[in-house]
Amino acid sequence: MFHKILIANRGEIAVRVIRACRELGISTVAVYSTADENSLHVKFADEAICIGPPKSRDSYLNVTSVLSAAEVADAEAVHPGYGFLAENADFAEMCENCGIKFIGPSSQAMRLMGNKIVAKTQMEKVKIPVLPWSKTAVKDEKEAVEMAKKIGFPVIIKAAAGGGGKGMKLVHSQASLGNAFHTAHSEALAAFGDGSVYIEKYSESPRHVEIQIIADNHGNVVHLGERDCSIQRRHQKILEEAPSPALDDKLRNAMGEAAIKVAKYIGYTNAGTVEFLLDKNRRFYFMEMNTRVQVEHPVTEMVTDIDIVKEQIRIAAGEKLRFKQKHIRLKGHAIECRINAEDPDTFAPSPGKITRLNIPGGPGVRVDSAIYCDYTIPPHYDSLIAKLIVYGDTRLEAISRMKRALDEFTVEGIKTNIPLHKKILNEHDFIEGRVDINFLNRYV
Ligand code: MV4
Repeated sequence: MFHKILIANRGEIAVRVIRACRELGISTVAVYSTADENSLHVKFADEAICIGPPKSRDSYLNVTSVLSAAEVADAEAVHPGYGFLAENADFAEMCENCGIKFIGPSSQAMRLMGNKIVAKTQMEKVKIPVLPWSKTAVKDEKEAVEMAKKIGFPVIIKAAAGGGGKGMKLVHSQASLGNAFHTAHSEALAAFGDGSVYIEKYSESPRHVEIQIIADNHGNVVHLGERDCSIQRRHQKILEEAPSPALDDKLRNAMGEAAIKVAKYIGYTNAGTVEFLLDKNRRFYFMEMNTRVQVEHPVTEMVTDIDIVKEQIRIAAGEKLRFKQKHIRLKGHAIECRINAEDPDTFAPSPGKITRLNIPGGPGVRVDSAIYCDYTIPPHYDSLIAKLIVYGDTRLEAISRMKRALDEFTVEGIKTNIPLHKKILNEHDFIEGRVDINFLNRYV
């Protein structure tokens, strides 16, 4: 096992990783920008190294600074958390070359899944269902028109280097295809330095259901069931739950088996998530694979009793999985509300000083956060300030427990989206489990 791990992240996920290390008896090195001197991850880690000014580019995204910190502190491994360098295959490769274990998949597996055209091509080879698509990048407007006609409108244009909704364009008819193609191409080029785009059949109002997988370096791959992440706004997830109200054991097994097949085929190791769209006819289609620990991993931890972050560390250290598929049993129901420092009506970020704080507790309540009273939320990073996770024996118990916990949660000095969560939890369709990716467009 490792003796010392550097956490290349900040906020709640840095704290989450430090907690796992502590419990495993591993010492921790935090890195921080000058805006994060008073952060909880700096206070909780055994050592902390300043890696630059507030801007992410100059600190948390600065590969050289992060690797130098790991060298100086003599860390044997780096945990990237999510965001920042977590899905940067070049960074993972540099870690490998420096003899520092990257706690995640190989740079090769990351690269495969990073290009969505390559990823979909691989999936088709092993007969994982995908929506009809162009099979390759479309290089000009003429090709785009031919493809869209063949596939049938509506179609969606996606960036090969994109993911998570970045650089997507929905197209309803041929009239708007030309413009959409050129915009998608230029946006992709500007954002990713790669303008390649492809075309796919658009699925109307599906659910977003993702399967958590975990794989060791000895050929063992296990899935930990699904998360339903349909409640999102502009590709930012807001509320997630496990299990999905839409799945039964038969569909869960089919999707889980598909996810395992994906992981085995590409030689994937460590924790990963295979994203699917699930349509009205309960057919599922591969979307993309996320090669990191996800924000919403706690809901899976609650219903499986597996500590995903500890498992990531054990796997990176070369250990075998301590469980087989038959040992995984989903029990009860978990919901996560992402608490953001933002205006609940306009969604504008609301950084600033927290002047009063009460964190909920009691049975079945977990809060993953890095805030404390009198802490000032810096304006430079994302607005997630806490994840409120509840567990219940049933979905209805989890819902009423979440409402109770949200009532206990007081944050003063800044605005939060707590009122939005209360609204969602009172919607009839949500209570009945009738959600899809357009849920929030309809109700808020
Ligand atoms: C789609 C789609 C409908 N049809 N692809 C958004 C994020 C990226 N992972 C894929 N996304 C979508 N791809 C086809 N062919 C709808 C979405 C989508 C979406 C997916 C999951 C969760 C929320 C979403 C919100 C808008 C669009």
